[in-house]
Amino acid sequence: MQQKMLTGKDVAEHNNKDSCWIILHGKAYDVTEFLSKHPGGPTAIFKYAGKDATEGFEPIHPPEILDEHLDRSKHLGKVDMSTVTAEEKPFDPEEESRQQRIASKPSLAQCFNLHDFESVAKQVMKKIAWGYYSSGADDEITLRENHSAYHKIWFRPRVLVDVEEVNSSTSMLGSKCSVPFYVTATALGKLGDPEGEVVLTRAAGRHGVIQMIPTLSSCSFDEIVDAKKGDQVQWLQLYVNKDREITKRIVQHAEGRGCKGLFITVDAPQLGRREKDIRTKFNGAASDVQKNNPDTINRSQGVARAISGFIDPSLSWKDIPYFKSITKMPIVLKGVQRVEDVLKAIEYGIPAVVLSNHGGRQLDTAPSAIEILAEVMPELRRRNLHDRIEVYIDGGVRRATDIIKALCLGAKGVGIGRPFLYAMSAYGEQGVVHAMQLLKDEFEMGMRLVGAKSVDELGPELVDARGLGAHTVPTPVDSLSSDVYDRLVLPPFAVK
Ligand code: 173
Repeated sequence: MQQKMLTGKDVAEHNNKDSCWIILHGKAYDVTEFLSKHPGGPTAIFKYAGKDATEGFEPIHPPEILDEHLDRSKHLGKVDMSTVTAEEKPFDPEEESRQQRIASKPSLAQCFNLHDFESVAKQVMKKIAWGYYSSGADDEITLRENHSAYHKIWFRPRVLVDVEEVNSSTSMLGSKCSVPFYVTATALGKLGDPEGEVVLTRAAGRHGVIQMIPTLSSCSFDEIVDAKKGDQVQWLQLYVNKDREITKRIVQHAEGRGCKGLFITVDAPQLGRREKDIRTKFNGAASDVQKNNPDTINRSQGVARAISGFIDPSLSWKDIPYFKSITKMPIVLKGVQRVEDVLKAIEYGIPAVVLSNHGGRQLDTAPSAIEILAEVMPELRRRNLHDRIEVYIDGGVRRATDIIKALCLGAKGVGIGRPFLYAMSAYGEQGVVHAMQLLKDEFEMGMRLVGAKSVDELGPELVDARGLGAHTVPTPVDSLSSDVYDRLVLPPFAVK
């Protein structure tokens, strides 16, 4: 029997803590019991009691989350949306000035490098989105080191090489690609663009760039795969769920849909504390409390932490055979941070690792991937193991010279996350296409100037990386502690 459509009035009657219904994407849900369990605190849902919560919910929740967390009996059925009165939004001066900035933002042609996208994105993104994307762990020392580490490497260019034709193409995990960089996985794409990760898929498709699909995307996995063109290559990034059946389903589905690599995140048994994220989310929640009164809000977590409870902190080397047993995709460990673990990965028959500190979002003062790479590759060569494993790195890459340095030091490819999110948030698909083109142009020029016709001609003899381990140039400023430091004063002269 067909269920009767609910009306806006039916839902509106359930607007209190004893009975709390909300509407999401045209369907009603009973969240009364779930309120106290919501990882982001009850207030975040309760403010929508009896109302349509879609706009607030969508960007920060992966699509399948309701099916996983809310029992079927609480799915109440469709709502006739013509009977739901649109909420009048109170005047928000901050939103007003953001709209003005959007209207007057620089044209895309005025963006000449990846930093430009970041500066525009910072001005035009909603605060909560900027807070989530841009934040790093604790004092953000690693976040900044990731970028500045590249400045410690200097080139030793080769001259008088015929570089009329330069070939930037390469292969990663056996798949051909036009350039040695890929779009790495980043969660919650709809915070930056209402269409979410498919925007990155389309741009990557236009450039022959590989995309790593995140477990915690805002679009569903299938939407992201459906958005690819022809034989465009995609990989899957995996957060291992405490429930291995869910993990198995995700992995086998990805393999069935043609993903060419499984990147298991190994640097996040618990999510790091990212204070910009925590603070922006907290400020939003705090103002609601004044109006709606209810329970205490959860002050300890930002967007990311609130939805990361399913990740299994017990994941260990012992689980590797299990993953091998459920998929034929190459298994890659993403987030390796020391040479010993690269050697161990080889022992376990792992074909590739990503040296990464998760964009400086996990353990603060973990070293940059490029520094680890400079330690790993000589050790692998010394043991004659360098052909046994592909090594990728990510974090802090803003220029093609950074990519060239990584390849010189032995990386097979380089992941880029935030810069493409910023390009997407500021200018949508065109922005990402432009950002990739800028990087490609920079790459070709860099190859010519360093004296290499193809990526296999990039080697350690083209760089001087001796400065890398020193951690002296320039030590990132610990800005929180210097801002709160009350400076000593010198003896004053009398004012006459
Ligand atoms: O870095 C992140 O924000 C991240 O990986 C993540 C993990 C869990 C939930 C949301 C994001």
